[in-house]
Amino acid sequence: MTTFSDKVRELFNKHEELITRPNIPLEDSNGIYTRYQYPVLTAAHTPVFWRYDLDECTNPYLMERIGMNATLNSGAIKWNGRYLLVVRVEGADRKSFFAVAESPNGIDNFRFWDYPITMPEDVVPATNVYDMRLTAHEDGWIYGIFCAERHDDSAPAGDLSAATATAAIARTKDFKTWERLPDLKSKSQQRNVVLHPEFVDGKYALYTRPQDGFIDAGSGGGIGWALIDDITHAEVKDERIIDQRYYHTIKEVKNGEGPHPIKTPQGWLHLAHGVRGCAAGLRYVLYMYMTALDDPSRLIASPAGALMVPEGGERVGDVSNVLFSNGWIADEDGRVLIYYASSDTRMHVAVSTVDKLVDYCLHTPSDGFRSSALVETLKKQIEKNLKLMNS
Ligand code: BGC
Ligand code: BMA
Repeated sequence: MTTFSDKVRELFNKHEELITRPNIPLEDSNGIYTRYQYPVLTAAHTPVFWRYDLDECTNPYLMERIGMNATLNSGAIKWNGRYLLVVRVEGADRKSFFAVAESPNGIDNFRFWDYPITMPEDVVPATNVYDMRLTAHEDGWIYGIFCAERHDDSAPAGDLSAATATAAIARTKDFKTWERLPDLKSKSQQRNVVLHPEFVDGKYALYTRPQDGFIDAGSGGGIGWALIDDITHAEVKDERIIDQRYYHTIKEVKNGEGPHPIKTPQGWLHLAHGVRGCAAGLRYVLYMYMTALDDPSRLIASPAGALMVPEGGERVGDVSNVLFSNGWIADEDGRVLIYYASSDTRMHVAVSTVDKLVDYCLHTPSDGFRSSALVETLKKQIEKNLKLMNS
């Protein structure tokens, strides 16, 4: 007869098997990056002892007591030689929280720390928190900027989905104890706010994403840039759009900075998400751009279209047709590990290099904004190639 402790042992064995499964690189599809066969994190990767009460007296059927629904939009950092994700874990009750998962190689064997992060509240407690961007700033702190969502009490009675989005700011030295600073003050709502790793003109610099409402970016024209006098009372005073949205592009409806940009000799490499609307709803894809080394707010390269779009099983999940990234790691060996979530459900990794991503940004034709412009760009490449092929 299978005893309670047999069943518990089985749960732990299965979990261990899952989280230690080696990940396998997939064939290069486009020369830019390599996807991996398995997600690096799913809800099933969360510890057994989070989900189950392991006491036979209080849980005789060995049921999941606290369901975990998804592991998604994670911040990423290399810290003391380990690859750390600050994961957005979503419970069965739709509340997200942050938890650290650590891997020795960044590709597989991600294991959650025993406890999730206890994040202190700001003056007005948030209903939901999500999508943390990590920045090891030159001031010595590691910052986590994330979205704090609260019900919009000014909405008509009965409108239970009206909400406000604010950029919350916290900092740490060990990922265990977090100091919460006051939320970012800004004229508009803000999501996708990211701290630049260096001081600019002696100030903290933020990538912002002004928006008219909770969902609509509206008149907020794209990814913004703001210098902040005091990070402990952060306020957006002047905000300038540095990566604009355009009609009939992959970022027509919305865009937002991903993780903070990577510094390269040719400029700052940026990863972002772009959103367009279609009959199936919103489609989220990842794209890149570059800004000048001496001025991170000056656009120098804008390759057309998406770097990555949802493929195969990535297309389906709680919010289908979504790729989202708020974490990547530029490793010492020149590799870039891109952590992305698919369809608000699971986390994946794709691997490229700084050199490849710079080449991608500088040599991918930019958007000509019209069909005929694409045909002309294409014709030039065909003509050049045909000459080469026939010589
Ligand atoms: C969800 C986010 C989403 C946002 C806007 C929030 O309630 O938690 O995942 O990005 O709404 O749709
Ligand atoms: C948002 C983001 C993410 C999410 C996406 C798709 O606006 O901030 O939290 O992945 O929508 O639901």
